[in-house]
Amino acid sequence: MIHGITTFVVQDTEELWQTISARGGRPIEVIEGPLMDGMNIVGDLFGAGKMFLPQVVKSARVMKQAVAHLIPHIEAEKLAIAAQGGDVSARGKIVIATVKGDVHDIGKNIVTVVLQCNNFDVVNMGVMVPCSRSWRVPRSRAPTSSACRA
Ligand code: B12
Repeated sequence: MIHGITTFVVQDTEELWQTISARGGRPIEVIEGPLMDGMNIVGDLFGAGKMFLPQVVKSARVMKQAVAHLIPHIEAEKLAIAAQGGDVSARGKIVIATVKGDVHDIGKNIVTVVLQCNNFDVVNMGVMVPCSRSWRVPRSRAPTSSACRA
């Protein structure tokens, strides 16, 4: 995945998932393992001035495409838990946002998917959300918790 080319993002992600699945692993492990490893390398190279913004933007697109491919697998996992009689009742509502001045949303969107798969009702308010808005809107939608990426 780290040395892959963008044409094969979906195939490479699926291959990783098949490998992890074969040893009884979960789809989220593809994100937390190889995808995060790749992003950390991008972050380190960028931090060291060896990679530039256009390449980081491209890496972000790869991450989003890979995560999008994994979402049906994550949702299927939740359905399988329900089918086995697991508890899938709502655990509460969480409002989540990336604060004003920040556009990083990949991690927040992953957190959203993971919370949804763990039976939380999530209101994802997007990026660049000013404090005034992030607290005003949630109250009207009666959340049990709120979380921000800063
Ligand atoms: C991709 C990326 C971008 C993309 C973002 C695309 C997008 N749509 O998100 C683009 C190119 C737009 C970008 C822009 C910039 N970036 Co940037 N970026 C990254 C990079 C390489 C990866 C981030 C990422 O998505 N990681 C993968 C996700 C899955 O990991 P994560 O974000 O850590 O999320 C996990 C946890 O943190 C947690 N989590 C995340 N959010 C939330 C929210 C809640 C509520 C909870 C509970 C948990 C949680 O759960 C996630 C899953 O485990 C990081 C380097 C790095 N290693 O992180 C730099 C990095 C974050 N960027 C950085 C910088 C400096 C910038 C710019 C200022 C660069 C510039 N000069 O313009 C701009 C900022 C623009 C702005 N106004 O926000 C710095 C930040 C330094 C700092 N500490 O402040 C970093 C660390 C790079 C570096 N080493 O310098 N960036």
